[in-house]
Amino acid sequence: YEWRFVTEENQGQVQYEYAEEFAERLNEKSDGQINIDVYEFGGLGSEVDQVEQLQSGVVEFAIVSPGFTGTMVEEGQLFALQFLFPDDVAETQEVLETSEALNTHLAEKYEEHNIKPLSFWTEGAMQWTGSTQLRTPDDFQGFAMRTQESPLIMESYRQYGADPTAMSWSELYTGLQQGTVDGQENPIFFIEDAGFHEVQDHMTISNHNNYVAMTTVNPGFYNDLPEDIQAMIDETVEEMKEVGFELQDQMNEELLDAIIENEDYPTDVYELNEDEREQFRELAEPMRDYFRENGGEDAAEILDMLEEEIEEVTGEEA
Ligand code: 6CS
Repeated sequence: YEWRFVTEENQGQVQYEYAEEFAERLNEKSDGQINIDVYEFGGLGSEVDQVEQLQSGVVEFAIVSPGFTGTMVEEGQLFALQFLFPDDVAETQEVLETSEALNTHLAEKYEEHNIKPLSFWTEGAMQWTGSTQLRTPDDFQGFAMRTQESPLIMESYRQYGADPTAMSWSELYTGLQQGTVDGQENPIFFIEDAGFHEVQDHMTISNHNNYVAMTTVNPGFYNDLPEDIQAMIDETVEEMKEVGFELQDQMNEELLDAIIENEDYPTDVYELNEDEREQFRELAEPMRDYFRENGGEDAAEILDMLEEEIEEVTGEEA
């Protein structure tokens, strides 16, 4: 077997390292029968182009961020809801692994569009960077925020008073440098590795959301595989849950230090206190009903179910 696996990230970044490890494990399990070529971001187009390649079967596997499929699988926009998933990244990972709302119900929504999610996993808590400081909703007034292209992500930033622009990350460094946009959100490892801190003066530890990625496969391709090969893939996906978690955990921690200690590009790093987070939480909360009404026909059902599942993991109201 010769397959292709496309990621939205580059060598050294979480998605790419995940895919390489995934490929290696399958190669070993199959005694060399399965050979997977892993592609860095950009070679096959934008994030949105890559989703189309998966759907058409040009690539067999892809890591997809739901933020790039929001106009197609509207229910997948629930990952844009800030302050919904547990603040604790390990608890978020537990929800992602065990949730029926996601792994059964939402997965079906993706399958209707020829995308089969095998796993939902986190790349870590998201933080804000800005050319100006971001501590209160006031700081977002008129702020040109770069986001992925889901309408719900953009609407969430409009609630804060910002002026969001959707953009591929391939254009983001230049966009920030030239001031086309004032800021962006991402996990720490990605901010450092993509060098956004070089062209931003401020980083806010906001933990306003967790970055979620999906390991996906073309369903027609997968369904036609012999059962023993499918079983090998499934087993590898299971193993990768822990590997992916460790990858992001280590990189997010190490690269926070790298940003703080970088003397060539000093960054003002500020952690929001609970009162400050509360102000954002209050503005983010109504987005849940907005999602229930505008997030596709199953949005309300999926979110209700997910909120209960989150409560079971955290023991607190979601
Ligand atoms: O900001 C983005 O769009 C990119 N961020 C991450 C963490 N992965 C890929 C994605 O395209």
